[in-house]
Amino acid sequence: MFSRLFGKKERAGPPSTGGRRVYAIGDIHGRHDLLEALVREIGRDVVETPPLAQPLLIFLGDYVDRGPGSAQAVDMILRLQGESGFEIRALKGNHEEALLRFLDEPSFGSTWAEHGGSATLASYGVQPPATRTDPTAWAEAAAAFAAVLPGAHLDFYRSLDLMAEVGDYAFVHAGVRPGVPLAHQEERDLLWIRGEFLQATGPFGKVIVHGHTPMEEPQVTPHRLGLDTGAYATGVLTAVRLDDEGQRFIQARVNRAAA
Ligand SMILES: [Mn+2]
Repeated sequence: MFSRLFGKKERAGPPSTGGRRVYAIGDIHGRHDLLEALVREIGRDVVETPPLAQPLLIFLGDYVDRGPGSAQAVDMILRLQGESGFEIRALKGNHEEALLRFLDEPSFGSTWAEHGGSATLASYGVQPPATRTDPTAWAEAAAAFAAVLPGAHLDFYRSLDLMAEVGDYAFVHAGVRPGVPLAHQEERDLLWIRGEFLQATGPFGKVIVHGHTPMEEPQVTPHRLGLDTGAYATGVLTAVRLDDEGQRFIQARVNRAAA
């Protein structure tokens, strides 16, 4: 009779966060306006349903590029690290990788600009080169960028994590390579992978919470949650609230026309 009670443990109900309340936020891409609205929504949620312990706020990367407020979005995250009641974890996206590469290798600027890097420079008050392929102009832009980039921002970009694990969940920017244990995943896959991960059904070792590939709606399968709703283009920034009760999406949105 006891074997029925204490027999093989099946996971009943939703995946566990080990008792923590977790909020994870998808790709911001310079939309500090949406980040501000979303953090307000999350703050409201915490007040309405207070967690037992300090909640965890996890950012999935791609803070910069495309939208107009890259520097402002990073300022906001740094402020949250100092002042809020949240424990903050910030992950690295492929766009932060590009920003760091540009600082080391100014000629990479022409490639970075094709992926929205000029908007990041402008958000720091640096005029992007008029011609994308002029190496001298990019060297000057990189020097100007290095001169104005606050030390706290450089430290932030350099100290971003590749993965965060909480209970049954693992948080990454892009995804994981199927068939490879989480502990052996490579940075390139964590920051860049798309098709091989998105087409795989899983399991992946843990439930993967990720951004990187924009979709109209948040993606939910038993083995992954995709939070990138293309905030830059759509005006919709998505977070998910996770705890041992379940999963709930929280979104901030503005009219497309106002974006
Ligand atoms: Mn990305």
